[in-house]
Amino acid sequence: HMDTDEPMQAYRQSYFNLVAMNFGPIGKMLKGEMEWDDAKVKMFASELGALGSMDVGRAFAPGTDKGTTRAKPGIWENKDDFTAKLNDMREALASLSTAAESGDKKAIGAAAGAAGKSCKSCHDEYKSKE
Ligand code: ASC
Repeated sequence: HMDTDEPMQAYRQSYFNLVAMNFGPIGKMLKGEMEWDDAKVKMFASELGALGSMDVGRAFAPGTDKGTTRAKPGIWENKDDFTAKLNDMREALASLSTAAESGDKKAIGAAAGAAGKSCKSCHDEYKSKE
């Protein structure tokens, strides 16, 4: 939707969709809900590492709290805390990417757990349920 009048909202939703689409299958493989595939884990984790390198905080620019968004006002009221939580996620994605390169399933599980926690702690506080 490049013709949207809500470019930052669409931008960050696209970003988090990419995070979820790459993280979801790793979680399912770790839980045994999907067949383990080393090559796929490496590919998804490598993409998560790339996503973690992006400064997604810029997509929460002032004035983008309106419109098609589940982002709560607290994001703009507690910008430092929100940015710290975003950066926790970015670091967790970098660690997951490193763990996947090692091929060590235990390390991948631990890193994925930490990454999932970083998603959840931000959602609990800053993402509306509907
Ligand atoms: C996911 C996803 C999230 C996180 C979160 C982890 O796969 O879409 O938002 O993991 O559920 O607790």
